[in-house]
Parts: sequence; C-alpha cells; structure tokens
Amino acid sequence: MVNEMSERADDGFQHRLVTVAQAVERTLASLLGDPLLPGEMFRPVRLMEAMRHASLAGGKRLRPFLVVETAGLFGAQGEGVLRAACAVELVHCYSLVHDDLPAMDDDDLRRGRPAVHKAFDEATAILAGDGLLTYAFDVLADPATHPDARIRADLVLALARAAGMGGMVGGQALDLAAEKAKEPLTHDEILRLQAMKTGALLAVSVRMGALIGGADRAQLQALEHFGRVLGAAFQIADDILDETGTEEQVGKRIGKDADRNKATLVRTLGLEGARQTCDRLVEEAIAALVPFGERADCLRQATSFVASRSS
Ligand code: GRG
Repeated sequence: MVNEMSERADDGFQHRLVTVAQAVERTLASLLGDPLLPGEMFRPVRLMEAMRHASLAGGKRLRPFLVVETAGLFGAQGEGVLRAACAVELVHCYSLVHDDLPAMDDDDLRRGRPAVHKAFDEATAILAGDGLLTYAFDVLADPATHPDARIRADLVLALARAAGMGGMVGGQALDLAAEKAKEPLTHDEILRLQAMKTGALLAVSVRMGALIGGADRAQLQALEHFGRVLGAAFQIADDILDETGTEEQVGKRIGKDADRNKATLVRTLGLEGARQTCDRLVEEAIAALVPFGERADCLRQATSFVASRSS
C-alpha cells in the first residue's frame, strides 16, 4: 500500500517534471527565436544555431524545475516565473558548452549529442556560451520577468553571485587547479569546490523561486538550507554515477573522474560511504521542507530523484 502510494506520488512528480520541461523548452525556443529585441541590431545565424543546439531539446531541466516549484509554494506561476527559470537554464547550458571545450574538460558528447565545439567549432562554442550567459541577465532584467524592479534586481544579483567567481566559475577554477596540483584536495576542500561548482546554481534556483514568491526571512532561510543540501546530494550522486553509470545512461563520457584522479567524494569516502552520505543529505534536505507541509511534496520527490537518478 505504502509502495503503491509512493509510486503514485512518483508518477505525479515525473509528470510535473516533464510538464515543466516542456514549458521551459517552449519559452527557451521563443527567447532564442529570430525576432530582435529593442536595442539589438542583428542575430547572427550560426551563433544562434549554436546557442539553440546548446540549450534546446535536452537535459532534465532540473534547475528550472526548482525555480518553478519553489515559486509555486507561494502560489506564484506563469510566464514571468518561466522566464526566470529559463535564465538559470541559460547559465547552466553556457557552463556545459564551456566545460566541454578542449581547454577545459574536453568532452565530445553532451546530452547524447555532439558538444557545441564538435557540432560547430571552438570559437563558435566560446561565443555561444558567452551569448547564453549574457542573455540570462537580459531575460531577468526585462520587466516581462517581474513587474517589481527590486525583485528583478534581487534575481540578477542572486544569479550573478551564484554563477561568478565566488560560485560556479570559481568552483571550476578550483577544479582545474586541483587536477594539476601535487597534493590531492582534502575532503573539506572537495566539499567547498562542489558547493561552488555545481551546488551554487541549484541552490540559487531555489532562492530565485523564493524571491519571486515573496518568501519571508524564515522561509527564505529554510529554503536556502534546502537548496544547499540538495546541491550537495546532487553532486555526490554525480560522483557515484561517474563511477557506476554507463555512457548511454548518462549521455556523456563517464569514468573520467577516476581517469584524471579528480577531486570526488567517492575518492575520499569510498562508494559505499558516498552512498550513505547521499542518503543522509536527502533526509536533511527533506527535513528542511517541513514548514511548507504538503505543498512541498514535489520538491521532496525532486530531492529523492536527484539522489537516485541514472542520468
Ligand atoms: C565552464 C564556467 C564553467 C563552469 C563549468 C557546472 C560545470 C562548471 C560544469 C559541468 C560539468 C559537469 C558535468 C559537472 C557535473 C555536474 C553537472 C553540472 C552535471 C550536469 O547537470 P545535469 O545532470 O544535466 O542537471 P542536464 O543535461 O540534465 O541539464
């Protein structure tokens, strides 16, 4: 009976994930269409094709899902929420394009398709990433995203802080440095690196949803804690997947963490230790959602999904 109920709940979550992903796809396709925005002069065809290749038809759209579902806790929904959700996805897609470049992780495959630098060329991939990153902030600053300019400014600031030198970009810099370092990173250094490189964008997705929803201070604190712990669970699950998944499942080259002696928690904790830590993080994240009651069921299921995903 309990299993049946949790299966039904899981069906509801999967349906919701797909529905949000479809809405995100439509919004991204429209944002990356041909019509020019005021102040733009021309959208170069090859650049736009590369930006669409990088961002359309692929990915779980987990970060946008977190924005939409967190905003939904407060009854906020509609086009503006979707635009904010797409802004995070644009930053995520840029990071994947740049991460795949030969100068970084050097991957030919992304989301089961050729990486942008393979489908086009390296210079176009760099520019497509730059274009996606810049556009994310254009989308957020546009009044179509939120009528209140203070909320728009808060969203821009939150995303910039999470994506920049003290967040994702900084985490990537630490990761690249660790590959060349003589001494392996300590456990705590790995935790910080991962919180910056992947955790920050997941956590800010939750924060942005809360900002749009008008969360009070206590709600914001609870949700920020949820987002941070969810980000940590996501990254451990990613380390485990790199060790145990297949290329077909994951849609990218796997086993490369071990090949490059990468800074991962599977290395410091062992596979079983990493699994146990992941389970603990899931419990902690779910506990942070207590103040939101049943309304947060989808976020609870998202947490379990993130930790047990196979791609
Ligand atoms: C290049 C500035 C810069 C940063 C790169 C996030 C990142 C930093 C690199 C991504 C490399 C990577 C594969 C990291 C592991 C975790 C991760 C972000 C996986 C991909 O995220 P998913 O699983 O992917 O949400 P989809 O395709 O579903 O969106």
